[in-house]
Amino acid sequence: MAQLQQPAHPENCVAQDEVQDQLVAGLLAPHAHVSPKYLYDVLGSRLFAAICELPEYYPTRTEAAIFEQNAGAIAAALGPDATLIDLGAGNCSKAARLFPSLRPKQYVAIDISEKFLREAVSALQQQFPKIKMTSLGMDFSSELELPAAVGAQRRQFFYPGSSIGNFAPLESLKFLHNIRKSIAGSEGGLLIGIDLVKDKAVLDAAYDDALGVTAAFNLNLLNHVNRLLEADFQPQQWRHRAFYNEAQHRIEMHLEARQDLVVHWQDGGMRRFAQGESIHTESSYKYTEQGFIDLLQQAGFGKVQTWSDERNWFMVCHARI
Ligand code: AVI
Repeated sequence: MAQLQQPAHPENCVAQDEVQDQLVAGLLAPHAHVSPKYLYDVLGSRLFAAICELPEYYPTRTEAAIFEQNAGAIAAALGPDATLIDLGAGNCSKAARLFPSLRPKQYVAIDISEKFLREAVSALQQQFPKIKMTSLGMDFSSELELPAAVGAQRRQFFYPGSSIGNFAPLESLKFLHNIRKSIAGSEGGLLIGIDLVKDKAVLDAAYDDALGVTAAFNLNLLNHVNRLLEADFQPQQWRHRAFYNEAQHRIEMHLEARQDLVVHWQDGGMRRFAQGESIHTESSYKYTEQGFIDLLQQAGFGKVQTWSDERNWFMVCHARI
C-alpha cells in the first residue's frame, strides 16, 4: 500500500492555519456555522460508521441493496481494469463490497481523515492483495489534483452515500465539474449515490435517531473544534437539532445552546451564545431524479445510467462524458 502526501495536521490533511481561520470565521458569523468536514475526526468517523447501521438511517442499506441487485449492470457500465477513486472513502467498506464484481486494477482511497483511512486501507490490502492500493489524505471538496501515481486511464470516481448532498447546489456543480475535468481523456466515469426527496417524517427520523448516535456525532464536532482551536466548548451545554427543510430540499443539522454561554478560543477569541442560538453544522440536500440528472448535464456529463430501489428512496448513477 502506498501513502501519498504528508499531513500538515496530525489527524487530517488540511493546513492548520487555514483550518483555524475557517473555524473562527464560521464561529463569528451572525448565524454561526462550522463546516461538516469537522464532524470527521477519528471518533466522528467511527460514529458515522455506527449511524450507517441504524434502523432509521436508510441511505446506506438502500444504496447497498441497489449495488447488490445491479452488480452485473454496474460492472458492465464501468468496464474492466478501472482505477477506482473512492472520494471520502471512510472505512472503505462500500468500495470493498464492489471489488468482487468490479475487479478494479487500482484502488485509490481518498479521505480528509487520514489516520482512520490508513488503518482501513492496510486492512483491505491484506484481503485483496492483487489490487494495487493507495491511500491519499486530502480535502477534495475544493480541488481535485491527483498525484501521478494515480492511473491516468479508466478513472472511475466513486462517490457513494449521497455525500454530494453535503455540498450546497453551486458547490456540487463545481465539484462535478472538477471530476469531469479529471476524467477527461481517460475513458472513465463517475459512480455516485444520491438520496432522493421523500416524506419529511422519514427524513427527520434518519437524522435524529432514537439511540442518539447522530446527536453524539454532531456534538463530537465540538470536541474536535476544541482540539483544533484550543477552544472550551462544553458539549453538555448544547443539544442536537436536525430537521428536513422542505423549501430548501435539505436536512439541516444544528447545535443549539441549552443556556446563555460563552465560548473562548486561542489568542483571546470568544463568542457569546444566547439560549436557543445555534451553530449550523451540516446540510444534506435531497434531489429529485431529474434534478440530479440535470445537474450532471450542466457539469458536462452527457451519458447517464441510473438504478433505484422499489420505493424510489435512493438512486445510483453512472455518468460519462
Ligand atoms: C456523509 N453524509 C452523506 C451523511 C448525510 O446523510 O448527509 C452525514 C450524516 N449526517 C448525519 N447523519 C449522516
